[in-house]
Amino acid sequence: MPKKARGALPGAMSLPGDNTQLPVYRIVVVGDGGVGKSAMTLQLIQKTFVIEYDPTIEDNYNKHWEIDGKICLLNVLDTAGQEEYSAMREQFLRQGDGFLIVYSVTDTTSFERIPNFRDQIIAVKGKESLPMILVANKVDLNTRRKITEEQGLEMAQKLGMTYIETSAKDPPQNIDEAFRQAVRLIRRQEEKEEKKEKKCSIM
Ligand SMILES: Nc1nc2c(ncn2[C@@H]2O[C@H](COP(=O)(O)OP(=O)(O)O)[C@@H](O)[C@H]2O)c(=O)[nH]1
Ligand SMILES: [Mg+2]
Repeated sequence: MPKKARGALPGAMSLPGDNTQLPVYRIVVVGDGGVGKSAMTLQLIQKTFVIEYDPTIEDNYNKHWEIDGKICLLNVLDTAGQEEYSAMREQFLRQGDGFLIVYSVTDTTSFERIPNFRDQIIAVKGKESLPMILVANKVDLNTRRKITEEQGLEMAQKLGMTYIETSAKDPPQNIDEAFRQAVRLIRRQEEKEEKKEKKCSIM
């Protein structure tokens, strides 16, 4: 069960001595076991590559981050044990604003399971158009690579997702960028929904 991240409040957060309300974006990292979800999350938050991390640990982390000149509070949930159904899992998927769906380019099964994760998220959120990024991780392992960039791009296109190749190993490649792109998609979605709301209230 994910612990409650310190300082995470629903919707917005106040900084001590500062009454600015920061937008909070919740990003949920999903994918098969061993694809590097924890390594990516810890590389983003702690700037270190964790070689061995308990695969059963599910936890969330907060990070203040300036993206495109606007500060936000990012809340990242690193999931574990995705296989079994639970009401808890459904709840955190529902609370996610954006999703990184991760596979390892060295692991064909993890690639084949991508549509399952996407379908699960769509079912829980009850809509198709969601900020979701397809992440091809472990691209540093060139000689062990089984899934090509073309295959990744094809999957992304088929599922209507943004595609990015990453490595959580030092030196990291595109790790910050993957999360940044998720935030940009969330902001774009919010803008679209605000416009829709305005239109509705005029009518
Ligand atoms: N070479 C390489 N190894 C990685 C990368 N990301 C994760 N790993 C390793 O893959 C294993 C599983 O990673 P982990 O983050 O625990 O996977 P999770 O189960 O999805 O959270 C660990 O030994 C990591 O060190 C990567 O980008 N490159
Ligand atoms: Mg993990």
